[in-house]
Amino acid sequence: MNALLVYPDYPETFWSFKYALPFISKRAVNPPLGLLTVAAMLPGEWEKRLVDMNVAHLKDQDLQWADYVFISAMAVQKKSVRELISRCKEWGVKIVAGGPLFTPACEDFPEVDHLVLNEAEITLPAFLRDLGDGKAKKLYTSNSFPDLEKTPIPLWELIDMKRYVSLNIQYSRGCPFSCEFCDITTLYGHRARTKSVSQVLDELERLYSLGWRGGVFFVDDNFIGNKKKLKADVLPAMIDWMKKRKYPFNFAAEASIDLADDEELLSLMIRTGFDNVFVGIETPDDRALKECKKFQNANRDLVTSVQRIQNFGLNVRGGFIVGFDNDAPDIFERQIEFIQKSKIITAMVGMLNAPRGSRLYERLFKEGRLLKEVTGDNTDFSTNIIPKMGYEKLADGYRKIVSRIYSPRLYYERVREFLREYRPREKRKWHFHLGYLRWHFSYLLAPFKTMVLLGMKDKARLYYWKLLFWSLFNRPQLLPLALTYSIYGFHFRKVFENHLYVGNRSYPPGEKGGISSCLDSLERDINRVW
Ligand code: B12
Ligand code: SF4
Repeated sequence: MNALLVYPDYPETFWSFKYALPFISKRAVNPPLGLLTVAAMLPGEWEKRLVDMNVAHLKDQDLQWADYVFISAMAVQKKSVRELISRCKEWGVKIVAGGPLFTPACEDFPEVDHLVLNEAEITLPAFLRDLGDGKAKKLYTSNSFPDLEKTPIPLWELIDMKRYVSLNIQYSRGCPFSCEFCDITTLYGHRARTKSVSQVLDELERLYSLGWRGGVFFVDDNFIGNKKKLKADVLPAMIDWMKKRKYPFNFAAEASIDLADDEELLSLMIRTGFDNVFVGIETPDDRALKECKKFQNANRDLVTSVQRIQNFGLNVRGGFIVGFDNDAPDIFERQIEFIQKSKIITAMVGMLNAPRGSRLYERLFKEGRLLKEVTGDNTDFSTNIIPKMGYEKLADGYRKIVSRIYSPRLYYERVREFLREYRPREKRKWHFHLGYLRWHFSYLLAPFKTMVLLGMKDKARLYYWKLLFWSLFNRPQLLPLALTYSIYGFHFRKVFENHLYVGNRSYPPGEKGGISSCLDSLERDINRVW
C-alpha cells in the first residue's frame, strides 16, 4: 500500500512568517507534527511519503503513485484543502482526512472517502482494522481521550529538516482552564494528559541522532498544565539530557500566566534551555477577563507578571483579543499601552471569534449573535460573531491597534526597550555545535540580507539602523536578537498592511509585491552566488 501524507498550503498569516523566512532561506516555521505522528501509526510494511505543500510542490506523479492520500489541516488551510481534494478526485485517489479542520466540521467535506476524526490514537486503528477487512467506513469519531503514553515517536525521516526553522515535540494535551472562546478543552479535555519522561527523552534523542541542532517547540496547549510532574520529573531529566549533550537545542512553549507565580518552575525551564514562551494575555481589562472566564489572568498586575517571566530570561510572546462584551471604547488605547509597557515584541492581536466547540459558540448561538464559521485566522479582520460594540467600531479599533503597534516607531522602540532590560539569568557557557551550521548555514547570510533590504530598501530603514547601532554600543551580545526582531517586525508590518488593505480598500495599501518580490529575487541572487 502506498500512503501519501499531504499537508496543504497555508496562506499568509501572523504565524506563517512568510515575509521573514526568505531572510534565512527557510520554507516554513514548523513541520506538520500531526501527520508525522499519524505516519508512525500506519503499518510498517506500507510505503510512505510526505509532502508539506508549504515547503515543496505536490506533483501529479505523487498522486499517481499513491493508493491513499492522508490529509491533515487547520481551518486556515481550507482553500488549499479544497484544491487538493479536487486533484485527488481527478486522479481517482482515495482520501483519508483528519485533524483540526475536519474534526469539528466533517459535514463540510462529503467528497472525502474516510473521515478519521479526533485523536488518531483511538480512531486510526479502527479505520486500519476495517480497511484490512475490506469494509472501511466513511466516518470514525471518538468521545474519549487516549493515553499519550502509547503515542509513537513521529516519523521524522519523512521530512527534510533543513527546510524548517524549528522542529516540534508534544508532551501533553488538554488544559485545566476554561476560557470561553477556546475549543481546546472540548477537543482535548481538562486534564493535562502527558507523555512519560522516557518518551520525552526518546523523542529528543531521535531528533538529536538525526543530527538536528537548534529550536524545538513544545506544541502543548499549556505546557505547565501539570506543574508537579514537570518540576519533579520531566524538567530535571531534560536538564541532565541537555547537559550531557552540551545543549544542542533551545526550547519554546505555550504556557498560562500563572507561570509567573512559580519561581522554581521558571528557574527549571531556564536551566533546561527554554528561551521563549507564548502566553495568552487577552486583555488588560478585568471585567472582560471575567466575562471570558479567564480567571487565571484576572485580579493580577499583568505587566508585572510578564516582567517577572522576562526577568528570568524568557522572551514572552503574547496573544490579545478585542471585541468582548465588556470592552469600553478606550480598550484599543489600553491594549496599545499595555503592549508597549510590557515590551511584548511578538503581540498577536485578534478580533474575538467563536470557534465551533467553544462555550462562546454555544452562548452566542443562543443569543442569536453567531454569523458563520471562523475563517481560522483571527488576525484577518474577520469575526463570526456580532460584537456588542458593532463590527465597524471593532474593525476601526482593531485597525488602530495593529497599525500602531507594528508601526516602525512603536515597534522598534519596543524592541529597544526589551533589549535594554533583557538579562538572561542563566550564564551558561555557549557551546558551538558544528551540526547547527549543517541545518542553518543560511543564517550566516541573514545579516547581509537585512542590511540590504531593511537598511536600504525598506521605508523604515532609519529605525533599523538606529536599533542596530544602539545595540552595537549598548548590548553588543544581543545584536543577533536585534536583527531577528527587525526581520519579525518586517513580517508583521507586511501581513497587517496587506490585511488592512483587504479589510478596508480606502486604507493605503502596503507595497504589495515591492519589497517582498525584491526579497525573493535577492534571495535567488545570493543563493546563486553561494
Ligand atoms: C503548534 C501549533 C501551531 C504552530 C505550528 C503549526 C504546524 N505546522 O504544526 C504555529 C505556531 C505555526 C501555529 C499557527 C497557527 N495556528 Co496553530 N496550533 C498549534 C497547536 C498548539 C499544536 C498542533 C500540534 O502540533 N499538535 C500535535 C499533533 C500531534 O496533534 P494534531 O495535529 O492535532 O494531530 C492529531 C489529531 O488531530 C489527528 N490528526 C491530525 N491530522 C490528521 C490526519 C489524518 C489523516 C488522521 C487520520 C488524523 C489526524 O491525529 C493526531 C494524533 O492524535 C494546535 C492546538 C492543538 N492542541 O493541536 C494549534 C491549532 C492547530 N492552531 C490553530 C490556529 C487557529 C492557528 C493559526 C491560524 C493562528 C493564527 N491566527 O495565525 C496559525 C495558522 C498557521 C499558519 N502557519 O498560517 C487552531 C486550529 C483551529 C482549527 N479548527 O483549524 C488550533 C487547533 C488551536 C486552537 N484551538 O485555536 N499553530
Ligand atoms: S485559552 Fe489557553 S489557558 Fe485558556 S483554555 Fe484554551 S488552552 Fe487553556
